[in-house]
Amino acid sequence: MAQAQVIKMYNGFYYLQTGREGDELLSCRLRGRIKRHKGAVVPGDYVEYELLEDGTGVIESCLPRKSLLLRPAVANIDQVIVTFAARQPDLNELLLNRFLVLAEWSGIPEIVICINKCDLLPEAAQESFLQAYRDAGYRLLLVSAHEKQGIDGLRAQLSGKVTVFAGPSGVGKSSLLNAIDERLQLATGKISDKIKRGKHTTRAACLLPLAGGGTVVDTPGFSAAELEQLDKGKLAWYFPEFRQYIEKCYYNTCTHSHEPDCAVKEAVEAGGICRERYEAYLNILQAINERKKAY
Ligand SMILES: Nc1nc2c(ncn2[C@@H]2O[C@H](COP(=O)(O)OP(=O)(O)OP(=O)(O)O)[C@@H](O)[C@H]2O)c(=O)[nH]1
Ligand SMILES: [Mg+2]
Ligand SMILES: [Zn+2]
Repeated sequence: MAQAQVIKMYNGFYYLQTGREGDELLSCRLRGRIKRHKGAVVPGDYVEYELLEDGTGVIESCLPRKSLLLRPAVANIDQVIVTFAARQPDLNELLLNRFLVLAEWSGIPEIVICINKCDLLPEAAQESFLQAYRDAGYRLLLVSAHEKQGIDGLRAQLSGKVTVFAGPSGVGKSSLLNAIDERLQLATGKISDKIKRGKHTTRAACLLPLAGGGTVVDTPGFSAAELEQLDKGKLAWYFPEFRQYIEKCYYNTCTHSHEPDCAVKEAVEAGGICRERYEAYLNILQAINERKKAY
C-alpha cells in the first residue's frame, strides 16, 4: 500500500503530499474503522492510503509517530517555536509559560522562544528582555517581521527540521513565515479585525516546505492552552531549571507549594530560580487542581 504524509486537514478532508504530478495534494477521507477517535490522524502523520477511481483517496492506517504536539495537534515535529509579540498584544508571561509547559509535556526535542514585533520594543529593553527564560536554558530569538530583523537567524534555526510555530493569535506567526520565505504568501490580519470577526486569520494547521530547506507548520493562534490532563506530579519537570532541585526536596511527593524543606522554594529564595517562573508554576498547578476537582 502507498504511503504519504498528511499536510493539512480541513472540513473532514485530509490532504496528502504524494509526490504525484504537479505536486498536487491528494484529498482523502478516513476509512470508517479509524474514524472513531478524535486525533487518530493529524497533520504531520505518515499514513497508508488507497487511491479511488474518482481521483480521491482513502486513508487505511496511520504509521507510528515520533512525537505528538497536542495543541495544535501535529505529529512528527522536531521543534516548536513558541512565538509571542513584544507588544500588541502585550506579552503575557503566564501564557508564555503555559505554552512552554505544553511543549515540554509533548516531548518535542527542541523548544525555542521567538519574540516578534521587536520594532515596538525600545532597543535598551531588548538586551535583558526575558532573561529568566535564557537562564532556564531556552534559546531566545528577538525578531521583527516588519523590519526584517533577526529573520536570517530564524531561518537558520529552521533548516533541516520540521518546526511548528505556536502562539496566541495576532503575534505575527504567519507574518514571520512570509518574511522567511516570500513564496508562502500566507494570509495575515489586523488584530482589530480578528476581534471583530472573532476568528483567527489562520484557520488550520498546514505543513509548508521552505525554500531554504526544512518544513514549517503555521497554526491558528489560541488563547488558553489546555493543561488539565497534565499529571501534576510531573509539572515541575517541565520547568527545566527546577530539575536539579526536585530530588533534594524532603518529601518525594513534594508539589513545591506548601511543603516544608522544599529545595525548589529554597532555590527561589536564594535566587537560583526566577520568582516569575515559580509563580507561573504555582498558577498552573492550581489550575490543574481546580480542574480535577470540577470533574
Ligand atoms: N509592529 C509589527 N507588527 C507586526 C509584525 N509582524 C506582524 N505584525 C502585525 O501583527 C498582525 C497579526 O499578524 P499575523 O501574522 O496575522 O498573526 P498570526 O500570529 O499569524 O495570527 P493568527 O493566524 O490569527 O494566529 C498583523 O496586523 C501584522 O501586520 C512586526 O514585526 N511588527
Ligand atoms: Mg496566522
Ligand atoms: Zn519541593
